[in-house]
Amino acid sequence: MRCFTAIRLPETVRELLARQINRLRGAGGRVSWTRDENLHLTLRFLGEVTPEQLEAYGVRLAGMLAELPPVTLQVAGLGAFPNLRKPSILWAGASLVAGDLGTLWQATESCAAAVGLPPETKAFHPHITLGRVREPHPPEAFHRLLVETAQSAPVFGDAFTVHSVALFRSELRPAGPLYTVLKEFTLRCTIPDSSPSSYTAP
Ligand code: 3AM
Repeated sequence: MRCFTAIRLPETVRELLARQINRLRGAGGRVSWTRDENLHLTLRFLGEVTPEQLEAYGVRLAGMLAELPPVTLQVAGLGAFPNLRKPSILWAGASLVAGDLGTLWQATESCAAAVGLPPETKAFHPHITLGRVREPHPPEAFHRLLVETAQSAPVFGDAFTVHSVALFRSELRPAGPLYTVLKEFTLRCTIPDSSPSSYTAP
């Protein structure tokens, strides 16, 4: 089964990203745009895993994530890998407002290694893939719109706190990938301090 671990986005953020995608569609080119419901922030692509690996990965990750505090993110800015002149992946950025996203990534990485998956060789650049460029045509118009939109550095919704991480199944279909949430791992529960500020013991 082909799987990956990712952070789900609030619906409001996905709606704003979908609007941005519609704007970018105007640039032409042959791009596989991410469907609204598929927008997410990948922490770790696992690739093909056996049911045993998946089970062991899930058990380990649940334990590790339960110890890690939530993170607060804001989706902001646009960019492209490898760069805007030669875009292959178009993305929206994720900036950290509070917490530590790197620790979440490390947890997914160490659990993947523990179940025998090959290590991730690429550095972790938190992003939300908006589209995959198949053919940037017409290159000039496409490039101009990308640069203009990236420079306006829009913010996609308010900052939001991530309380869980999801394990997805990815099925590649001719109409585009189908993602299904298999499990959701809750991060450490932070109970707001609701004790009265001036409490006198009887
Ligand atoms: O959300 P993004 O685009 O960062 O690119 C794929 C997507 O990440 C990535 O896993 C996520 C869910 O499909 N992915 C797919 N195939 C991959 C591969 N062979 C891959 N990442 C690394 N190696």
